[in-house]
Amino acid sequence: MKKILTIAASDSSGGAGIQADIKAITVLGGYALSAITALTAQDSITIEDIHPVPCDFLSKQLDAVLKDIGADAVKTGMLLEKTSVRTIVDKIKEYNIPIIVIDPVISSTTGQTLLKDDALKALKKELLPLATMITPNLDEAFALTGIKADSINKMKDAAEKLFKLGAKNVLIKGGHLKGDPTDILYDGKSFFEFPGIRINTKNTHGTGCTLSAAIATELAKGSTPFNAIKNSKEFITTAIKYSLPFGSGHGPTNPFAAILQNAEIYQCIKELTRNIEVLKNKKIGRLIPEIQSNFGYITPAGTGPEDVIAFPGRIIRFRDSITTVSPPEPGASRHIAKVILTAFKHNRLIRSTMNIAYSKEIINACRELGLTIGEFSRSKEPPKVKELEGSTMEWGTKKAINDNGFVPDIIFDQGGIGKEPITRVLGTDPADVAGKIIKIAEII
Ligand code: PXL
Repeated sequence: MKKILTIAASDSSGGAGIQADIKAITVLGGYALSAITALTAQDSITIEDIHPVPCDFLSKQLDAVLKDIGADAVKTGMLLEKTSVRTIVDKIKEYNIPIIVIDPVISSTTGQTLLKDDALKALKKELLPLATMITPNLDEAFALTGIKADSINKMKDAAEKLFKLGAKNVLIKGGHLKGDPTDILYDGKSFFEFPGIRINTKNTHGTGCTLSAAIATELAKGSTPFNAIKNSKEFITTAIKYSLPFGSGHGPTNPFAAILQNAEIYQCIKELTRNIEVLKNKKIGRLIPEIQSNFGYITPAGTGPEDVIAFPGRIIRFRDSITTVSPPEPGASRHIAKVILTAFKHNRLIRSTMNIAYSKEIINACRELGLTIGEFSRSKEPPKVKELEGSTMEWGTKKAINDNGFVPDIIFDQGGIGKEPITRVLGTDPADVAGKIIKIAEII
């Protein structure tokens, strides 16, 4: 296991600083060591006070950790004092640490100084030339280079300048750009762009700390700078997507989300696999429509089609039964995902759907079983919705839910020109949906 040493400050609110770093390093499979530069008393709104750790004690922490255990990589965060910067520079040289990631934390989102002016000068002159990678945001890039990097081109200029100052790789983070955020990597030869998506949340406390700790861990594990950034960006994006609304200000990101998400995806795959096997052993071939079927299941915290697990290549009729061409995967069906996402938005307990054929007999069987039934008519679809590619399912599902006032077990439509009529069976999980389908098949 690779050992990653974070040299940063404590954040009592747990979202940034040492606390964020230890979580990110651990979740990504590293062993976290720490040397603390300062204590902060802070909540989700503000930093109440900062208590610096005397530099000779910082020095003792570094010696203790590096002499006995050693580190494969170091990540620096909030350093505050010039004396701290100097001590860190000396220790990095003394112990010959091979990978150094510098997150040049200068001030908090709320404007408090986390790196004094003379410390910034020392960081630029003495620490920066040791960096395997430096990860400034636009404000930090400005403080270090004087370049107001408000466009991709100017970010590239700032990156070149930081490379010339001695950092081997420069990652300028575009989170504060207008529009979609793009990060730029410069390695002295080429520029690489990392386009990102903007997630609409105020709970982003600790984003920079988490990202740089993740990059240090990925580099220690042997990734190239490009791959370390790529993996770490995916990691932080998931952490922001599942960030936590703790406190009344900016809540923390959730570095455990990546692990949780994978566990939840695995659980969904298992449930779908188990229940498709149950259905394969029943003679339900006649319930499969011409367009074939799919069977989907959304993760408990899912928000988009990529969080809906379904069968690539669909479920096909095979003689009087069914077969699949591939095991279930996340994001494998746009169509069934739309139905599930719309139902799930309305009722967090409804997470699974399979579409089957439509006939009067099938709907009568559903009635006989006491299932609740909703319907929509494609001919009533507003022209604006029709024009929008792939929006019919969302509209139709919403219509059937709104007309009922709840999410029904069954939503059918009688088709339209060139559109086959379809019945959708909804339920809490794949076992619930498969159970309903088996009961329908027993009647017709
Ligand atoms: O995100 C920068 C940062 C780093 N370290 C600590 C912090 C903050 C921001 O608040 O508190 C300890």
